[in-house]
Formats: sequence, C-alpha cells, structure tokens
Amino acid sequence: MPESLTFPAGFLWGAATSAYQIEGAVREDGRTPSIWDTFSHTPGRTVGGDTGDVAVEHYHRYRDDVALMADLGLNAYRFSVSWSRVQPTGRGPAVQRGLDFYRRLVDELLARGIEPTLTLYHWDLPQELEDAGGWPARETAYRFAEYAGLVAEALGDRVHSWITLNEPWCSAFLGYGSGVHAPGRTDPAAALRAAHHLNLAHGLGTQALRAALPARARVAVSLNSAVVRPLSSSPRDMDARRRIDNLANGIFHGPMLDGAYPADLLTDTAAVTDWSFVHDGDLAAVHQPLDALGLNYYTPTLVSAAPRGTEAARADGHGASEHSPWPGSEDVAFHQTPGERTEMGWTIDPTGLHELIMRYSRQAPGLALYITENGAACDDKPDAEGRVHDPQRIAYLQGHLAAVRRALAEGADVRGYYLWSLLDNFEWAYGYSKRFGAVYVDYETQARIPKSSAHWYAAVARAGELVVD
Ligand code: IFM
Repeated sequence: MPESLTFPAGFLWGAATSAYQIEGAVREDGRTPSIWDTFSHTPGRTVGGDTGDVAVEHYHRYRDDVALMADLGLNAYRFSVSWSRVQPTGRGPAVQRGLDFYRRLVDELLARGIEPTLTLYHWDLPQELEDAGGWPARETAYRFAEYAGLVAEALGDRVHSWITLNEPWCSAFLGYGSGVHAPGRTDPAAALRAAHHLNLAHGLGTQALRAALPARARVAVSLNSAVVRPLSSSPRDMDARRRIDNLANGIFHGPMLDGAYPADLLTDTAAVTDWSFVHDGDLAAVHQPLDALGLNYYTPTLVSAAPRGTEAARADGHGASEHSPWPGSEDVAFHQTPGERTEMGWTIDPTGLHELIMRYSRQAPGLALYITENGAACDDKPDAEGRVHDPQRIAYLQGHLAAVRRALAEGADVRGYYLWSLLDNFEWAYGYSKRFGAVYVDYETQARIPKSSAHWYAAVARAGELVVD
C-alpha cells in the first residue's frame, strides 16, 4: 500500500548550485581567475580538459533559471558567490559590478517567492590568494573574513540565510592532500594546516557576518560529514573507523561546535604535524554560535584496517590519486558498500542520511538542520521526443526524502532539503561527464529540459508530501 508522508508546513524545498559550476563568464565584469580556472586549464587535471569558462552560462541566463525554479514550485535556492568576481585580488574593496550580479539574482528570486541561501565559499579561492600561500597560509582566513563582511554589507538587506563554507573537507584534503581538486597540491601537512585555516575562516567569517547582518539573519556552515562504517567489528577495523571519522568529521565539527579538536585526532596525525599552527585564541574564534548546520550527503564510507603488509585500497570515492586525502591514516582501506550505484560509483544508501541526521541531532541539540546537498549523477539522455527520463534519480530522491521524513518523525529538527543540483553542470575533475541536474542542459545549445525527476520533485514540493510504495 502506498504511504503518504507529510512534511512540516514551512519546510524548504530547494535546489543547490555553486558559482564555478554554473556561471561561466569567467573573464567578465572584472572577475579574475580562481584556483579552479587555473586547475581546469592545466592539462590532465579534468576529464576531457573541461573548464568552467562557459559552464551553463548562468551568469547571463539567471533570469530564465529563476523562472524555471518558480515553474517547478521551489521555495528555496542555494547558490554560491564567486569570491574573485566580487573581490578580484582577494583583498581590498569590492567590485560593484560583481556584487550587482548577485543583487539582481537575489531580487529575481525574492520577486518569485524563492528564499535565497548564499554560500560564501564553494572552493573557488582567488588565484592571487593561492599564490600567496592558499589555505595552508593563516592570512587566507583573515582575507575570507574581510570578503564575508563585504558581501554581507552589500546583500545583508535582502539575504537572510548565509553559509560560510561548503564542504571544507574537500577544500583541505582533495585540494592539498590527494590533489584531485584545485589547487592540486599533495602535501599531508599542508592539508591539515588548510583544514585549520578553513575552520578559522569560518569562525572569523561568522563574526564578520554577525557584525554586518541584521540580528534575524541565519548563519550556518555546510559540512560533507561522512557516515563512516567499519567493515567488521574487529578492533582494528573499529579503530580505522574512528580515525577516518575524526579526519572527515571531528576535525571540523569539533572546533566549530565544541571549541576543540578531538584529542585522538592530534595524536593520530602527530607524525605529520605538531599542530603548532593552532594559535592561542583560535579555537574560541572558530567556536561561534550558529543558527543552523548544513549537511551534504551522498553515500556512506566503508573502511577497514589494511591487511598487514599490504597497500591500502583507495576506493574512497573521491577520485584517483597516488596521494591519500587522509593524512596519518594512509593505511586505512576503503571499500565499496554493496548495492546499486550512481554514475559516480557511489552506492545508494538512504539509511546513511538518516544516521547522519540523527547523529547531529544528538551532537548539536538546538541547532536547526538543513540538508544542503543530496542527489545523484545518472546517465541522462533525451529520448526521441526530446524528453529526459531519469527513474533512478527519482528513486534516489524518494528514498532519501523518506529518510529525512523518518528523522523528522524521530524528533530531528530538519527545516529544509536542497537537491543537488538544479542544473547539469561542471562536476569538478569529472568535467561535464557527470550529470547531477534535475534539469538537463544541452551543452551545445544551452537549452534546459526539466527531467522527469524535476517534475516529480516539483509535485512533492508543491504538496509538501511524499508518497512511498
Ligand atoms: O558537485 C559537487 C558539489 O560541488 C559539492 N558536493 C558534492 C557535489 C557532487 O560531487
């Protein structure tokens, strides 16, 4: 018997994107290169040499894209600001033309009753700041706070919901550890320094936001907190789980939510760094009161201790590299969770989302939770009539929304869900080879075709109700 699951009134039904993945127009209106411009233009870094130069031309098509969201009945949209568009050198005054683009976008959203959520940093550091040391340099955290203040001054009158960083784990450990993301450095100690300076940037940025925004503003961070499961209950596998959980989760939520790094994280990584980059007062600066926590979830992580005397397997779902993104835990083996997978090779397992929500409900009581990303890459193609049918994505969304609803029924304070992603777009090192959109984009013509999942999601959003079999 189909069951009907109702969501609370006021629940946000959204979709998410990020600047470099959709905007294009990389040389317009004073924008300068970010680390992703440099990285994607470096031969061999992205599939097919793809870049975000044109992406899906959202910079010029934003009005149509907002109209599309309105047609789909969405009441929320999460986007990010390109730092080098509003502060091209990563320091000093803002460029008005850059800010004006986001002002126009926000006004368009508000006019159509769509609540904007603005992410300040979704991985596109101005190249000039990387040249000055990037995230391993402490100064970058202060630059971020200045940038946060500028954007808040300009848009704080119309944007209520703010996110400091998106998935700082990726910025630190894929950017500076395994090197599969920009800037492509492979230095475990630098990756840990980067993680601390991202935490500091979050704390200083939150203070800058509070100083510039009205008291009613909502400030949050989006973490891709991993659901780490052990292959067995053996002590060695359980220890592998503990170490990866600290490197994926505790390293960020520890200082942000509790004001301290997990003590065992410091000992596990002692051979890599002495953590002397953590200065007196830093943890208090990072530990700022937040109004909400954003959780991004796609698939769980299955780990074990590598059998003694063997190489650890690196199937951690974060791209191929000889360099591990897990400093001090290079001997942990990563396994494929059994079950159906998406085009990313990520196993579909909605129980992980439920587990994640319940974990943070317990760990951060009183903090509203938002699912700021969740979705699937599928092998989508238009049929002879030009329609795009994506039953696998519908099943994925249905399972994960049911998991959210189950968590709500168990008392979790989840206030909204943002599907990743509104549009097919530049999937980082995978270029345009992976399609996450609810809306198909023909990259030749830039035509947008809502897939069947977009129509399905629109119906759920409009009714505030999910029907499951
Ligand atoms: O496309 C990315 C997004 O930028 C950050 N979170 C994961 C998505 C899918 O890989």
